[in-house]
Amino acid sequence: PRQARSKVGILGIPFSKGQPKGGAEMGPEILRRAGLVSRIKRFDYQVVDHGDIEIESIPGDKPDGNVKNPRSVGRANKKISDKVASIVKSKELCLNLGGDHSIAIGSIHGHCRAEPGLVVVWVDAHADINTPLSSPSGNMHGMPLSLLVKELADRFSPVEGFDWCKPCIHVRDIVYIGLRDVDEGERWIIDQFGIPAYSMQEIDKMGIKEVMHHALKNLDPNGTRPIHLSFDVDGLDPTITPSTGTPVLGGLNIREGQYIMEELANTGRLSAIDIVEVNPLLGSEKDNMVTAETTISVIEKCFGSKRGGYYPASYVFPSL
Ligand code: Z70
Ligand code: MN
Ligand code: MN
Ligand code: MN
Repeated sequence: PRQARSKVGILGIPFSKGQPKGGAEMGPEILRRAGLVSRIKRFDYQVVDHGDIEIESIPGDKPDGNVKNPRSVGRANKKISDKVASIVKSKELCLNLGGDHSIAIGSIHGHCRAEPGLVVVWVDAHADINTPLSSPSGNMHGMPLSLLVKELADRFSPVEGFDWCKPCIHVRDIVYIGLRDVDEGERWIIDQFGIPAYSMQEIDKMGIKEVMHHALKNLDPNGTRPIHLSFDVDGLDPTITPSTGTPVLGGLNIREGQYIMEELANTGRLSAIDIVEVNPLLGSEKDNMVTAETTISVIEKCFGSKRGGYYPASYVFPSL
């Protein structure tokens, strides 16, 4: 089996043009300020902080049909793809701090360039697989997966700003966990292509342990492929991640969130992670603290933080 990565590369992506609300670009800052980097350094990883990616603004970015800010989202994601590809190629576990969920276009695209056989675990209240034609909003954070999957390429015209972006995964390389707000077109795609989708109802019915077992088996029966985790904090219940753009009642609780991450860490196959949709402008000071603390307590489980306790490989027990 493949060896778990021993280095983490942290990349801030202060981008929010994939949706209309300002503030998601402050996600990296709020997570860093809450101590994310030092929390990860406690584990057996060498941590490399790549800082924040610089986002260029594109004035007069007119909609392309239904799609809002296409050139801004396209340009930012080209840069993200290049950066993520280089981080993954240097054998770091790439931790991307968004930003809204449109950044997953570049992060998965870049990850694919380094690891063409990857699978995607999408933890979210939303399915984010609307095409430019099926999207009810025109917001690109609801579309990232449709631009990445080969099977949907003939369902819409190329989007302005995305000539660099060729689909790199199949629909069956995706599994969903935590869904509870899915548009008609998205449900059609899930049914049409048989995407394994564990909504909150399946989690209630099966329990998170069965869900994770089946999700991972379904995605990769042999358990050999690299994993891209795309984690939208609105997958968690809004009582524990209130500072986010589209809170939806009835989400994952903290222990389900932690369990998902522990099981992914146990595979030893995580090679990139997105943490997206933290928006400190949509919550009070208290909300932001709760959101950051919840998010970090979940993220650190990806790096071997164990609820049952832990000591690093270098630990020496104090003796006489
Ligand atoms: C809707 C759309 C979405 C996040 C909202 C919503 C998508 N399906 N994603 N909030 N994080 O506009 O396509
Ligand atoms: Mn999302
Ligand atoms: Mn969401
Ligand atoms: Mn079973």
